[in-house]
Amino acid sequence: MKAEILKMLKERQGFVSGQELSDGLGVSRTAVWKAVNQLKAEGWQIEAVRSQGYRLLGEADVMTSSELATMLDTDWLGKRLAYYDETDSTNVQARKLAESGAPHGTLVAADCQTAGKGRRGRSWSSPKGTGIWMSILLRPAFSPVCASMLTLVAGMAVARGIEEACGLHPLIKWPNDLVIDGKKICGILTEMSTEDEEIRYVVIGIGINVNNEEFPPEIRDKATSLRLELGRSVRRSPVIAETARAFEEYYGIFCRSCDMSGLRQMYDGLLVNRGRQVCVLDPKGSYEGQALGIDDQGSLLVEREDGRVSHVISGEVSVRGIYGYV
Ligand code: BT5
Repeated sequence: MKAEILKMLKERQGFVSGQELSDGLGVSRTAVWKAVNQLKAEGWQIEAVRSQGYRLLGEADVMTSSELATMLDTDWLGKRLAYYDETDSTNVQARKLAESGAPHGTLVAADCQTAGKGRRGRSWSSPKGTGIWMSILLRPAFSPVCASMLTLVAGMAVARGIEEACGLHPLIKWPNDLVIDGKKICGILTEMSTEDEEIRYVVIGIGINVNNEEFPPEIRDKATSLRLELGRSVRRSPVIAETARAFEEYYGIFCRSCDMSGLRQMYDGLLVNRGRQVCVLDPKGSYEGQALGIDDQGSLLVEREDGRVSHVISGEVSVRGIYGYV
């Protein structure tokens, strides 16, 4: 009911009477009053005037499940929503929910993570009230070998989500980082559970720095946030909503062929290293070359000096630009 009240207040510029809310929702005026108080406790500024009703005063960046539910405009993603003020890691929670039967499209989000995870045991800084720390649970029918490409699909969705929500143009540092001005704005961690060579579920964890004003010393030089780039704060839920919408669209295209063929051109247009020299840190020996783009399987194509083109498989090697972080 809170979500519906919020929606009605947002749609109206001025006051909505208590009677109108209670008629519209088919509940008592006392129930409306209680729900409004809960919204206020969550941080919403709602003015209550005896003869006129309720009015929404400001659009604070409060992220709550009702706020998220009103913003999401999707067909299946986020229809089941799990929101935490604080949790260890949304990927861990998404896996737990998956194990207890949560459906395809479940969206898990948190205001703060106490044990945010990066790849290969690294950690992800996720302080309270600053960023988007969320995970998407999928139960795809395709083979496990296709799952790593979902990181690329999610990267494209975040790039579009950020662009639609605030006008910035992040680029993708293959395979799982988004960067603005050579600094990391988003990281993606895709995890999977399989059984008998079939996918049980996939969890795509997405961390986006939104209103961070500073970072821990070890990442200060290579991390940025939407706020630092724009010089103003950005509301998180529209970024989530736009990203979710884009993800549904790109995931639909991906599922038609179970590869990147339908998205490849768009992906290459977002690739920050494209046409630039990169150093491939292969455990069998590092080498340099020019990044050309991706192939249909999502591997990075790197042309070596002798003209040979390597297909770098995500997860196997890291690719560092040889100039600075990107
Ligand atoms: C990643 O790993 O970039 C994947 C990050 C995924 C985070 C999301 S948040 C929601 C979900 N729940 C989780 O627990 N995780 C996911 P990797 O490529 O390994 O990068 C990790 C490295 O990025 C760290 O070792 C730091 O150097 C740096 N780093 C840590 N926190 C950062 C931040 N907030 N912004 C930019 N860089 C950061």
